[in-house]
Amino acid sequence: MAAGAGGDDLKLLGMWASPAVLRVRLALSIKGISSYEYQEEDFDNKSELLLRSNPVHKMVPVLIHAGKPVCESTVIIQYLDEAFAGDGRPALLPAGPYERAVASFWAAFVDDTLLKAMYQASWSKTEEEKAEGKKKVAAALKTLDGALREVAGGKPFFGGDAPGYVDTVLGGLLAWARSMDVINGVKTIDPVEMPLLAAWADRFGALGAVEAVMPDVNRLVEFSLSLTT
Ligand SMILES: N[C@@H](CCC(=O)N[C@@H](CS)C(=O)NCC(=O)O)C(=O)O
Repeated sequence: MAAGAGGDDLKLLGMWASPAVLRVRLALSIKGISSYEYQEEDFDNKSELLLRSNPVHKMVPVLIHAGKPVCESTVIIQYLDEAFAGDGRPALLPAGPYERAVASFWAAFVDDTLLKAMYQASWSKTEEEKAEGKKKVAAALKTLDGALREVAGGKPFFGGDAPGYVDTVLGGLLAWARSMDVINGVKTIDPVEMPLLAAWADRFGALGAVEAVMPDVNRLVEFSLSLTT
């Protein structure tokens, strides 16, 4: 097993197309933690390690740090931020309790509202349900466009001058949003309707630490279409 930062063993159980896994990979990359072992899971034949490490949900991502499992993507990012603090590593979560609460609120919004809408838009049974899902995606993204103005106050990222917790949580959905662009022939993050968020997506996607872990959009398109056929 590769030695992680600080001499600790780090292993990530994941699946390449998972937005929940991608956000953890983004957090690791932005924090400059590169020496971890990545284990790709086959959902039809999950590893003993995954079943043992996440016996409640049996889902990825799971981070195993020095033999101890941490589950749930947002919990993993918070854990990484605390366990790998200092040493010149950027902090993802803000220091102040109020700012942390605000960041947690928006991260929960991404999961509870945007992610659910994206599932509905992509994988509903009927075209009507999909169309309804697309409307919900657009509404959630517009809300995030407003949040970027409110929370970041004109700064380039939700985290301020540098990407932070909300950027990584939302960033995990960026590759999927781009695959929706290809499939639907539209701009999911519409630069006219949500200009701040569209600029954020371009800026965030162009970061070296982000490009390094983003999955190939065409591969995601094929994967997404294979789930609907
Ligand atoms: N709330 C969880 C969601 C995790 C999740 O949905 N993982 C999916 C991949 S995106 C999974 O492991 N699916 C396998 C299965 O359902 O058997 C998190 O954020 O970590």
